[in-house]
Amino acid sequence: MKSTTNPSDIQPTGDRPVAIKSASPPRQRVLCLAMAALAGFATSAQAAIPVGASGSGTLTFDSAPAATEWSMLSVSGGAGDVTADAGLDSAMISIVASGITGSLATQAGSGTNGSAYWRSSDQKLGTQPTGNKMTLLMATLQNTSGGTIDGLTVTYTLGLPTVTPAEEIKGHRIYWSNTGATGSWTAAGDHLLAATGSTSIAMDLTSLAWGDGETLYLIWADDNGSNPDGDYTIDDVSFTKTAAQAKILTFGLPGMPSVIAGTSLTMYVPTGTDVTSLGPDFTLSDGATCYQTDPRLPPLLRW
Ligand SMILES: [Ca+2]
Ligand SMILES: [Ca+2]
Repeated sequence: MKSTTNPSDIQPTGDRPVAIKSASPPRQRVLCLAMAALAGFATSAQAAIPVGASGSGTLTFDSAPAATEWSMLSVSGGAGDVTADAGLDSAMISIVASGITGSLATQAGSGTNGSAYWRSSDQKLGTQPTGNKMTLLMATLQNTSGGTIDGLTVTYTLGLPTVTPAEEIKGHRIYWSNTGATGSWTAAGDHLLAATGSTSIAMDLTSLAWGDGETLYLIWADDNGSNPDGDYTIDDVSFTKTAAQAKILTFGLPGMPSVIAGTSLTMYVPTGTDVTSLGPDFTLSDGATCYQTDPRLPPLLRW
């Protein structure tokens, strides 16, 4: 066994044999190493894109993003392996977020690349797959809002700077997952651009049950379809808690609740009831306000 000796551990001993202490690291040093490891863990856990009560703000990619926020994976395969949504959905089943760790490549602008890349000339993110089955661009988000987020509105600008694509899926198919585990990815639709230019995208992710402090993963998947593949860009990305939908949760008279189905509300009262003197009880969802005082309505519907 090889042992190492710190010079300070060698004692001047005259005629006596030199005393050498254990080669094990001093306990204090072990403690420091443990603290450093913990500090590193805390740093990486907080390095996802924070989504607070007012959202993430607009991400403009003025510089290449950290891989803890935006990362990529080039999925092995070849052009034409995947040319339809069903193929992408199938390929996504075996994907795990912890395997999508690659830093984005950097290149000036458009050009095929197995990696998703940051475009230094116009400060956008780009995908234009080659030499693989598909390129995955992943955003790692952390809920820092202080409460559960059930709906997330995602907005961004999708661009197609130079190439008129001939491939089948002309853009990205988006997936999300709370866990990043295999088989956990929910497709959130395709966002496409068939002609050069740009378009604004807005989509709502629903039923997330995204707890405070927890992670959420979003993937922009670009298949390596039939040539040429589009030089797609995304920019000015924002993630915002979706405004609560205003709803009447309950409505009725004492002992006589109404039936609420969609936008329809039905209530029965005994024949001959003088409705002019009755006042309804109701409960509203977050985001709903009661202000109905239109005098043209019957008294029952005014309050
Ligand atoms: Ca930009
Ligand atoms: Ca493609």
